[in-house]
Amino acid sequence: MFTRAIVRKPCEAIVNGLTTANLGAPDYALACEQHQDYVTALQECGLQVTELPALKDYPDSCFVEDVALLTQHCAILTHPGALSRKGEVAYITAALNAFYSSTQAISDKGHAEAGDIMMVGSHFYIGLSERTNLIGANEIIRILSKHGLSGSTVKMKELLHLKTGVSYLENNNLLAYGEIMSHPDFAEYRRIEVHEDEQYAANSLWINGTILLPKGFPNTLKAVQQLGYETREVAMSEFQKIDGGLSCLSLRF
Ligand code: CIR
Repeated sequence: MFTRAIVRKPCEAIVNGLTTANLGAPDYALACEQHQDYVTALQECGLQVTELPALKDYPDSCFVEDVALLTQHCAILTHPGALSRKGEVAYITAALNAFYSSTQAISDKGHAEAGDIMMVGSHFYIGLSERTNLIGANEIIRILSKHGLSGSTVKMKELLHLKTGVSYLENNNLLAYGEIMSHPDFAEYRRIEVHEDEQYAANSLWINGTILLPKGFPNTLKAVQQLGYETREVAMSEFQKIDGGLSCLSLRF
């Protein structure tokens, strides 16, 4: 169960966020509105949400998930592989000090963004991507193991971040897209396939029994509901334009 979440408000520079999506630039006002509804959805799931102020110099800074990995036992600061995002880490540190007695960091040689890290109980799958390298992943695994947690690396071919293509819905259920459907590392899970025309919905979020899904992906919504979950849709169009999914907008712990 999660009790808290940290989010950061979008900034006006969000129009310059990194993207491969080809969907145009986000509308700042609409992004703020959607972000506010996202916060409401987290609160509806019982979370106490800390809202950090916008960082005007960091277009992608609302995607707080990438700059830290939070567990029940430790907080690990990551080291983003994207140059324009490195400076975001310093700003999350102060916020974490309110909740953790200490934070740990990885070295300069290690790159990691926690959008590549999927928690399954006490195990953490770490996708190796253009943003997360083996040095960073191994350093994170070393820190996790000091706290009685485990981790393993996942080779990927196509995804921006591991969680762009897969979400753990608890109860052995994985919402999966593309290469994850046949990936040997996930053979032990029940994989619910997200089809190509709804691939953005592969990044959905389990919060205390409710699944948050991006709005507008009816087949994925139905598949999740058929598994017996409560669901809550959140409009995400402006974040989708810069490759940001539901999980990216918060740190949950
Ligand atoms: C980026 O490319 O870094 C942002 N535009 C999107 C980050 C998405 N984060 C995530 O998937 N965890």
